[in-house]
Amino acid sequence: MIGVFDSGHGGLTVLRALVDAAPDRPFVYLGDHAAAPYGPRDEEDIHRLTLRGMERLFDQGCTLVVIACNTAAAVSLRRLQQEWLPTAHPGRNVLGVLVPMVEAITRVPWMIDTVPPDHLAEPRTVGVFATLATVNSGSFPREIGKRAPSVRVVQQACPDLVPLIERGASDAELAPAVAGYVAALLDRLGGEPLDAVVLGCTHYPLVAHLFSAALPPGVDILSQPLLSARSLEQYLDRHPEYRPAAGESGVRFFTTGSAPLVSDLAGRFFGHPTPFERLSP
Ligand code: DGN
Repeated sequence: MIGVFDSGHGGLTVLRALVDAAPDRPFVYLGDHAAAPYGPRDEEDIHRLTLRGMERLFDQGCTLVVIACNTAAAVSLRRLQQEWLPTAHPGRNVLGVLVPMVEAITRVPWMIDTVPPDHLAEPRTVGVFATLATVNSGSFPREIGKRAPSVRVVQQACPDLVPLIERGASDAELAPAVAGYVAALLDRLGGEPLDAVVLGCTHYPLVAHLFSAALPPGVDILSQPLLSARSLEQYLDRHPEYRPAAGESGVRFFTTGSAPLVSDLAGRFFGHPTPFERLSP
Protein backbone atom coordinates (compact mmCIF):
# COMPACT_ATOMS: atom_id res chain seq x y z
CA MET A 1 0.00 0.00 0.00
CA ILE A 2 1.33 3.48 -0.88
CA GLY A 3 0.39 6.36 1.41
CA VAL A 4 -0.10 9.93 0.21
CA PHE A 5 -0.07 12.66 2.83
CA ASP A 6 -1.06 16.32 2.83
CA SER A 7 -2.16 18.89 5.36
CA GLY A 8 -5.48 19.15 3.49
CA HIS A 9 -6.85 18.83 -0.02
CA GLY A 10 -3.81 19.82 -2.09
CA GLY A 11 -2.21 16.36 -2.16
CA LEU A 12 -5.23 15.10 -4.06
CA THR A 13 -3.83 16.80 -7.18
CA VAL A 14 -0.75 14.60 -6.80
CA LEU A 15 -2.80 11.49 -5.93
CA ARG A 16 -4.84 12.09 -9.11
CA ALA A 17 -1.66 11.96 -11.22
CA LEU A 18 -0.37 8.89 -9.31
CA VAL A 19 -3.65 7.02 -9.88
CA ASP A 20 -3.68 8.03 -13.56
CA ALA A 21 -0.11 6.74 -13.94
CA ALA A 22 -0.77 3.50 -12.03
CA PRO A 23 -4.51 2.81 -11.89
CA ASP A 24 -4.10 -0.69 -10.47
CA ARG A 25 -1.99 0.38 -7.47
CA PRO A 26 -3.47 0.63 -3.97
CA PHE A 27 -3.24 4.09 -2.38
CA VAL A 28 -4.26 5.46 1.01
CA TYR A 29 -4.70 9.24 1.21
CA LEU A 30 -4.54 11.13 4.50
CA GLY A 31 -5.42 14.83 4.72
CA ASP A 32 -4.70 16.40 8.09
CA HIS A 33 -7.58 18.85 7.68
CA ALA A 34 -7.99 19.29 11.43
CA ALA A 35 -4.56 20.96 11.55
CA ALA A 36 -4.54 22.66 8.11
CA PRO A 37 -3.12 24.94 6.90
CA TYR A 38 0.48 24.08 7.76
CA GLY A 39 1.91 27.11 5.88
CA PRO A 40 1.76 29.60 8.78
CA ARG A 41 2.92 27.09 11.48
CA ASP A 42 6.44 26.96 12.89
CA GLU A 43 8.89 24.24 11.86
CA GLU A 44 8.67 22.13 15.05
CA ASP A 45 4.91 22.06 14.80
CA ILE A 46 4.96 21.07 11.13
CA HIS A 47 7.48 18.31 11.88
CA ARG A 48 5.41 16.93 14.77
CA LEU A 49 2.23 16.87 12.63
CA THR A 50 4.00 15.32 9.65
CA LEU A 51 5.56 12.59 11.79
CA ARG A 52 2.13 11.82 13.25
CA GLY A 53 0.73 11.58 9.70
CA MET A 54 3.45 9.09 8.74
CA GLU A 55 2.67 6.94 11.79
CA ARG A 56 -1.02 6.88 10.88
CA LEU A 57 -0.30 5.83 7.30
CA PHE A 58 2.14 3.14 8.44
CA ASP A 59 -0.61 1.93 10.83
CA GLN A 60 -2.86 1.55 7.77
CA GLY A 61 -0.31 -0.84 6.28
CA CYS A 62 1.65 1.54 4.04
CA THR A 63 5.32 0.69 3.48
CA LEU A 64 6.00 3.76 1.34
CA VAL A 65 4.54 7.25 1.80
CA VAL A 66 4.67 10.23 -0.55
CA ILE A 67 4.44 13.54 1.30
CA ALA A 68 2.33 15.41 -1.27
CA CYS A 69 2.72 18.69 0.58
CA ASN A 70 5.68 20.95 -0.14
CA THR A 71 5.38 22.60 3.25
CA ALA A 72 5.63 19.32 5.18
CA ALA A 73 8.28 17.91 2.84
CA ALA A 74 10.39 21.09 2.86
CA VAL A 75 10.44 21.25 6.64
CA SER A 76 10.35 17.61 7.68
CA LEU A 77 11.37 15.12 5.00
CA ARG A 78 15.12 15.19 5.62
CA ARG A 79 14.62 14.82 9.38
CA LEU A 80 12.25 11.90 8.90
CA GLN A 81 14.63 10.15 6.53
CA GLN A 82 17.76 10.74 8.59
CA GLU A 83 16.60 10.69 12.21
CA TRP A 84 13.37 8.74 12.43
CA LEU A 85 12.93 6.09 9.74
CA PRO A 86 16.23 4.21 10.19
CA THR A 87 15.51 3.50 13.88
CA ALA A 88 11.70 3.57 14.14
CA HIS A 89 10.75 1.97 10.80
CA PRO A 90 13.69 0.36 8.99
CA GLY A 91 12.46 -1.03 5.67
CA ARG A 92 9.85 1.68 5.14
CA ASN A 93 10.43 4.91 3.27
CA VAL A 94 9.03 8.39 2.84
CA LEU A 95 9.41 10.45 -0.35
CA GLY A 96 8.54 14.06 -1.13
CA VAL A 97 7.35 16.14 -4.06
CA LEU A 98 10.14 18.69 -3.98
CA VAL A 99 13.02 16.59 -5.27
CA PRO A 100 11.21 15.39 -8.45
CA MET A 101 10.59 19.03 -9.29
CA VAL A 102 14.17 20.07 -8.56
CA GLU A 103 15.47 17.15 -10.63
CA ALA A 104 13.29 18.20 -13.56
CA ILE A 105 14.60 21.76 -13.34
CA THR A 106 18.21 20.72 -13.18
CA ARG A 107 17.75 17.76 -15.55
CA VAL A 108 19.57 15.02 -13.70
CA PRO A 109 20.37 12.28 -16.25
CA TRP A 110 17.61 9.82 -15.32
CA MET A 111 15.01 12.54 -15.69
CA ILE A 112 16.13 13.77 -19.11
CA ASP A 113 14.20 11.23 -21.17
CA THR A 114 10.97 11.92 -19.29
CA VAL A 115 11.08 15.66 -19.98
CA PRO A 116 10.15 16.69 -23.55
CA PRO A 117 13.30 17.81 -25.39
CA ASP A 118 12.10 21.38 -25.95
CA HIS A 119 11.12 21.74 -22.30
CA LEU A 120 13.00 24.22 -20.18
CA ALA A 121 16.07 24.60 -22.40
CA GLU A 122 18.88 25.99 -20.21
CA PRO A 123 16.80 27.59 -17.49
CA ARG A 124 18.53 30.55 -15.96
CA THR A 125 15.90 32.14 -13.77
CA VAL A 126 13.25 30.10 -12.03
CA GLY A 127 10.42 31.55 -9.97
CA VAL A 128 9.01 29.55 -7.05
CA PHE A 129 5.51 30.24 -5.74
CA ALA A 130 4.85 28.47 -2.42
CA THR A 131 3.57 28.84 1.12
CA LEU A 132 5.38 31.00 3.65
CA ALA A 133 6.83 27.96 5.47
CA THR A 134 8.19 26.45 2.25
CA VAL A 135 9.74 29.78 1.23
CA ASN A 136 11.23 30.30 4.70
CA SER A 137 12.69 26.77 4.72
CA GLY A 138 14.82 27.75 1.67
CA SER A 139 14.46 24.18 0.36
CA PHE A 140 13.88 25.00 -3.30
CA PRO A 141 16.84 27.41 -3.69
CA ARG A 142 19.06 25.08 -1.63
CA GLU A 143 18.22 21.91 -3.58
CA ILE A 144 18.36 23.64 -6.97
CA GLY A 145 21.63 25.35 -5.98
CA LYS A 146 23.24 22.01 -5.08
CA ARG A 147 22.59 20.63 -8.55
CA ALA A 148 22.74 23.77 -10.71
CA PRO A 149 24.47 26.68 -8.97
CA SER A 150 24.10 28.94 -12.02
CA VAL A 151 20.29 28.90 -11.86
CA ARG A 152 18.87 31.98 -10.15
CA VAL A 153 15.89 31.15 -7.95
CA VAL A 154 13.44 33.87 -6.95
CA GLN A 155 10.78 32.91 -4.41
CA GLN A 156 7.38 34.40 -3.71
CA ALA A 157 5.24 33.38 -0.74
CA CYS A 158 1.49 33.33 -1.50
CA PRO A 159 -0.08 33.17 1.98
CA ASP A 160 -3.65 33.88 0.86
CA LEU A 161 -3.96 31.19 -1.78
CA VAL A 162 -4.36 28.00 0.29
CA PRO A 163 -7.09 29.45 2.55
CA LEU A 164 -8.94 30.82 -0.51
CA ILE A 165 -8.69 27.54 -2.41
CA GLU A 166 -9.65 25.47 0.66
CA ARG A 167 -12.83 27.46 1.06
CA GLY A 168 -13.73 26.96 -2.61
CA ALA A 169 -13.22 30.58 -3.72
CA SER A 170 -14.18 31.45 -7.30
CA ASP A 171 -11.72 32.39 -10.05
CA ALA A 172 -12.97 35.97 -9.75
CA GLU A 173 -11.75 36.07 -6.13
CA LEU A 174 -8.54 34.15 -6.79
CA ALA A 175 -7.36 35.93 -9.94
CA PRO A 176 -6.39 39.26 -8.27
CA ALA A 177 -4.50 37.43 -5.53
CA VAL A 178 -2.55 35.35 -8.06
CA ALA A 179 -1.90 38.43 -10.23
CA GLY A 180 -0.59 40.30 -7.17
CA TYR A 181 1.89 37.52 -6.29
CA VAL A 182 3.07 37.27 -9.90
CA ALA A 183 3.54 41.06 -10.07
CA ALA A 184 5.52 41.02 -6.80
CA LEU A 185 7.89 38.33 -8.12
CA LEU A 186 8.36 40.09 -11.48
CA ASP A 187 9.06 43.34 -9.64
CA ARG A 188 11.90 41.75 -7.74
CA LEU A 189 13.39 40.45 -10.99
CA GLY A 190 13.70 44.07 -12.14
CA GLY A 191 13.20 43.28 -15.84
CA GLU A 192 15.36 40.14 -15.98
CA PRO A 193 13.58 37.47 -18.06
CA LEU A 194 11.90 34.63 -16.22
CA ASP A 195 12.39 31.22 -17.83
CA ALA A 196 10.18 28.94 -15.74
CA VAL A 197 8.06 28.85 -12.63
CA VAL A 198 7.46 26.14 -10.09
CA LEU A 199 4.03 25.97 -8.50
CA GLY A 200 5.60 24.76 -5.26
CA CYS A 201 2.40 23.99 -3.38
CA THR A 202 0.13 21.08 -4.21
CA HIS A 203 -2.92 23.35 -4.04
CA TYR A 204 -1.71 25.54 -6.88
CA PRO A 205 -2.38 23.21 -9.85
CA LEU A 206 -6.02 24.18 -9.29
CA VAL A 207 -5.13 27.78 -10.12
CA ALA A 208 -2.47 27.03 -12.76
CA HIS A 209 -4.68 28.70 -15.40
CA LEU A 210 -4.66 31.91 -13.33
CA PHE A 211 -0.85 31.82 -13.02
CA SER A 212 -0.63 31.22 -16.75
CA ALA A 213 -2.87 34.25 -17.43
CA ALA A 214 -0.85 36.49 -15.09
CA LEU A 215 2.65 35.45 -16.21
CA PRO A 216 4.41 36.89 -19.28
CA PRO A 217 3.99 34.72 -22.39
CA GLY A 218 6.51 31.92 -22.86
CA VAL A 219 7.22 31.23 -19.18
CA ASP A 220 7.20 27.48 -18.57
CA ILE A 221 4.92 26.34 -15.71
CA LEU A 222 6.17 23.07 -14.27
CA SER A 223 3.55 20.53 -13.21
CA GLN A 224 4.34 19.02 -9.85
CA PRO A 225 1.69 16.25 -9.92
CA LEU A 226 2.92 14.95 -13.27
CA LEU A 227 6.58 15.05 -12.30
CA SER A 228 5.84 13.38 -8.95
CA ALA A 229 3.95 10.56 -10.69
CA ARG A 230 6.80 9.94 -13.12
CA SER A 231 9.29 10.01 -10.30
CA LEU A 232 7.30 7.52 -8.19
CA GLU A 233 7.03 5.12 -11.13
CA GLN A 234 10.77 5.26 -11.64
CA TYR A 235 11.39 4.85 -7.91
CA LEU A 236 9.19 1.74 -7.81
CA ASP A 237 11.08 0.30 -10.79
CA ARG A 238 14.34 0.78 -8.90
CA HIS A 239 12.86 -0.46 -5.59
CA PRO A 240 10.63 -3.46 -6.26
CA GLU A 241 10.48 -4.10 -2.49
CA TYR A 242 7.97 -1.21 -2.24
CA ARG A 243 5.71 -2.51 -5.00
CA PRO A 244 2.32 -3.29 -3.48
CA ALA A 245 1.48 -6.92 -2.72
CA ALA A 246 -0.69 -8.85 -5.20
CA GLY A 247 -4.38 -8.49 -4.39
CA GLU A 248 -4.08 -4.97 -2.91
CA SER A 249 -5.98 -2.38 -4.92
CA GLY A 250 -8.25 0.67 -4.70
CA VAL A 251 -7.93 4.09 -3.12
CA ARG A 252 -9.06 4.97 0.42
CA PHE A 253 -9.42 8.51 1.68
CA PHE A 254 -8.90 9.50 5.32
CA THR A 255 -9.13 12.88 7.02
CA THR A 256 -8.59 14.13 10.54
CA GLY A 257 -11.35 16.69 9.82
CA SER A 258 -15.03 16.41 9.08
CA ALA A 259 -15.57 13.66 6.49
CA PRO A 260 -18.73 15.16 4.89
CA LEU A 261 -17.23 18.65 4.62
CA VAL A 262 -13.93 17.37 3.25
CA SER A 263 -15.58 14.98 0.75
CA ASP A 264 -17.59 17.88 -0.63
CA LEU A 265 -14.65 20.04 -1.69
CA ALA A 266 -12.27 17.16 -2.40
CA GLY A 267 -13.95 16.19 -5.67
CA ARG A 268 -12.73 19.51 -7.10
CA PHE A 269 -9.12 18.52 -6.42
CA PHE A 270 -9.39 14.86 -7.35
CA GLY A 271 -11.79 15.11 -10.27
CA HIS A 272 -13.92 12.22 -8.96
CA PRO A 273 -16.04 11.62 -5.87
CA THR A 274 -13.86 11.04 -2.82
CA PRO A 275 -15.64 9.26 0.04
CA PHE A 276 -13.51 10.33 3.03
CA GLU A 277 -13.49 8.44 6.34
CA ARG A 278 -12.57 10.21 9.57
CA LEU A 279 -9.50 9.38 11.66
CA SER A 280 -9.53 11.08 15.05
CA PRO A 281 -7.01 13.99 15.14
N1 DGN B 1 -0.48 21.95 -0.19
C1 DGN B 1 0.52 22.31 0.76
C2 DGN B 1 1.87 22.46 0.09
O1 DGN B 1 2.11 21.87 -0.95
O2 DGN B 1 2.70 23.19 0.63
C3 DGN B 1 0.22 23.55 1.57
C4 DGN B 1 -1.02 23.46 2.39
C5 DGN B 1 -0.89 24.21 3.68
O3 DGN B 1 -1.07 23.61 4.68
N2 DGN B 1 -0.61 25.46 3.70
